[in-house]
Amino acid sequence: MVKESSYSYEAKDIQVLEGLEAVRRRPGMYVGGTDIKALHHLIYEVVDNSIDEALAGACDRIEIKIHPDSSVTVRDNGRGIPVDIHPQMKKPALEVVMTTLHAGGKFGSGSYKVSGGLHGVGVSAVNALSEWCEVRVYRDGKEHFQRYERGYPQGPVEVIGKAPSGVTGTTTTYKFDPLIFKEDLDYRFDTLVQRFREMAFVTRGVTLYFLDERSDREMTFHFEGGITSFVRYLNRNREVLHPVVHVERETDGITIDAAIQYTDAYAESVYAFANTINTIDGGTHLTGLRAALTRTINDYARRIGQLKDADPNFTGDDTREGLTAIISVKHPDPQFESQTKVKLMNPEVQTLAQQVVGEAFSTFLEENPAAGKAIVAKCLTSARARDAARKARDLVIRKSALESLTLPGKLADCSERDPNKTELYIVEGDSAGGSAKQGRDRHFQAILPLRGKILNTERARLDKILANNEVKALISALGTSIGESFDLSGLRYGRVVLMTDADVDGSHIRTLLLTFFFRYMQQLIEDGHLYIAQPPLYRIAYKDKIRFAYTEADKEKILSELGVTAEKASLQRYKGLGEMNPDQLWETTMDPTRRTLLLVTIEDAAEADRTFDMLMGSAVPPRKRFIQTHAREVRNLDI
Ligand code: 0RA
Repeated sequence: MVKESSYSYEAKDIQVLEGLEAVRRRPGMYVGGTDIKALHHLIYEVVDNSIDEALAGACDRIEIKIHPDSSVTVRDNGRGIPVDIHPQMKKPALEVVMTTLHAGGKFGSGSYKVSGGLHGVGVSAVNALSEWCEVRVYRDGKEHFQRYERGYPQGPVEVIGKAPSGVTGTTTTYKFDPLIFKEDLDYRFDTLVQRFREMAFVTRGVTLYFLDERSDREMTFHFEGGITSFVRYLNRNREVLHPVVHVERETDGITIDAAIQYTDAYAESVYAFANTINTIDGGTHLTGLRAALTRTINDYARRIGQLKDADPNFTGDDTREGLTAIISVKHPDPQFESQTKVKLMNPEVQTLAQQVVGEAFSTFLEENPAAGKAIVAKCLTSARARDAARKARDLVIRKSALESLTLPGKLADCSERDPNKTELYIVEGDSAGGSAKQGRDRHFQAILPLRGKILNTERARLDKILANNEVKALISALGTSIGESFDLSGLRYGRVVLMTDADVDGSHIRTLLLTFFFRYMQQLIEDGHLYIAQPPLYRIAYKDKIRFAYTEADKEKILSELGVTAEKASLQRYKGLGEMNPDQLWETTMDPTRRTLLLVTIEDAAEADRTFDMLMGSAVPPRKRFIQTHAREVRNLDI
């Protein structure tokens, strides 16, 4: 029973709290670690619960606020977490939810589907990892309140006032525990915005309001059109071949929601969601969608005589080019491959997705012959281009196999042969390449200069880029081959470091290289071999001291440490790597004891891949706008 004045723990409570201690001891098991990703996971976990309430049709507004002290408030206008006494636990359901691992909403009335199945851990894990957490529930005309510190209730669930007339909902405020999340971590506005936008798209009709009080930025997301709006948004800079095809159908409690639109672009932009989670590794829903499109287009192309009996079928790759699509599944019992790798495994979803999408798309083709013809023509072009590219690529691969003993002439190799010890710096431009060659430790550091201009072919298919001599040099220097014949055991350098200028061209080239690695050498990224060098922005000289600043904040800090103003110190802003002499480049960017390297994650590369379309795509105005708006903050453009 809840006591009025004192608050004591009984045996069952102790057990519960031991569960939360386990979360604190091993955060990796519950939120995937203690890094920024895990920190963002906390917000998602709380917002997911409100999204569930929206999916249940009981809530249409969710507000998320990051306060100046980095505490976070998530408020929804749902029914409010129940506060009645849980029959087994003998305490309010609210307290059970907040303090019991995996206690979803499967209590009280109703068959509430809970996001415990989505991100998997429940809000109690967030509570455990918070320095403090306060929940307010507006229900039955009352405001209920409970506070926790590091998961421990600081008092009973109490009624502290009246709920304003007609108001129901749940408000959670928590401050992540700096004892767990160390190293000056803080939420990233852009990352969160991206996620909230996705959540709003796949939860049609809900309004997500996001305010970041640290920087006074706010965003509101509300998409009446759901994922159809999402596809229109993704294609906003592309030439589309037809209106968005949309289908939504529920079968046995599983809802398949899909939106499809072909464009004249080369790339595929397909996103798959399961219970609003972006399943970046795809899964059965995505496989079902792709299979449906390939089969439907093949059938249709044969029926209208565009594919003759002797012609082979379009492959999945052929029907994927220029495809923008979203598939969003709502499933009462989603099975994921693992906690972190987001991949949907339910086999029945593949059959269902293929059936639902197949029927809808085939009807669309029948009823819209002009669109149908345009799509088939697009696939024919892709098939031919792919054939030509395959031949070119085979040649590259065969040649690079032949040339594996003759490394590219521009490569300044190192003497060490053990790939666990070696590093390859891919450097933009000949002058920076020269400095890097002189500045490096030639025992274990190899340098490959790439000329940016050549790589910088706009509108280039990545296939074409493969035939480029600079890229061929890169492929043979790495020794792994590419695409399907990629073989990590051939890798000649354990660390591959991209070192480009901190300007627009530099970030452009970095995006291109990341896209290249993402599409053709994904395993290299997955296994943690790809890095981005962090050259300094400023050289600060004052009296006999020389210091380097890597960010604007760094600069201010150093100036104040030196006790000098920017005017008095001699301040040099590096526009390019070429401006640094070899010693400086070594000291600031290449010396393993002093440098910072950013490890590229697969999400970074996927993001670059998306940016790549925008940078390289055929629509010119948006590209200009993108570069202009980012030109002043190029250091953030990279990934
Ligand atoms: C269980 C049952 C009911 C609502 C909720 C949980 C609920 C949970 C959260 C978490 C964040 N916001 C939430 N809003 C609601 C339904 C209870 C009823 O039938 O009234």
